[in-house]
Amino acid sequence: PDPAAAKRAAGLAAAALVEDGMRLGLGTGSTTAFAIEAIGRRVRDEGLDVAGVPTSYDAERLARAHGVPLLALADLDLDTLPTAQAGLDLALDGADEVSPAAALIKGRGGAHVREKVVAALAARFVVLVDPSKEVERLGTTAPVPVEVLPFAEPAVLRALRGLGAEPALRMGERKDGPVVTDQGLWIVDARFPGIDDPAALGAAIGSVPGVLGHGLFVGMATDVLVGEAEGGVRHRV
Ligand code: DER
Repeated sequence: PDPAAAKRAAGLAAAALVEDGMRLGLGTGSTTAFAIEAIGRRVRDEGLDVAGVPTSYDAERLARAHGVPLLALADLDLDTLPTAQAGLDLALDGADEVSPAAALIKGRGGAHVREKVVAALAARFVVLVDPSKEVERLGTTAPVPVEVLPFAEPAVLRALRGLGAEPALRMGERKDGPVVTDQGLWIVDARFPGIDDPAALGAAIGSVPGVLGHGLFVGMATDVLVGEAEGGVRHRV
């Protein structure tokens, strides 16, 4: 079976959730790419009136390529918006792992810092995955990506070891030296032997000096769309 079929099914189902007038969060990665493409088709074919905040240069370029209008946070009038109203209506994004409680590991694509800003602004945060991302416990298959200030990298490695991780600086494959994020920083991938309390671990990682953000998203996802290879979708709320 086509390995992308499940991702495509999740992406198409996500695009169907988009309603006229919505302000969107546009996630990063190959699964959300299918949603962005489908939203672009709806803009073109139905005149869908939407715009989205991209979570990376990659998401921005993809949205432009498919005709999805873009927004910046400055366009959301967050300073005058009533506190009860969310800045974004719907954020769509992928994940590396999803736990039974819908806690996530994100950041394989290196975009988790902006992704968390955008997801936190959204009334609804829908996560798009294929079945390979569903785990019983976070940390089973994926490391926790941590975006770090290059100056602080040695100290952050030490702190992450102190938290029980085996951390490794993410090195480029088509670039010599470390991967550089959209923010100009580095990424440390922290592999943990299995994470029982992702909220507590996330708080501990986030408080390490020199850390800009990490890929543990706890209590943020409102829905999970699990695409199936046969084309169907399981909707976990
Ligand atoms: O980097 C990210 O946070 C992406 O959302 C990633 O977690 C999922 O990417 P994929 O849909 O290509 O697997």
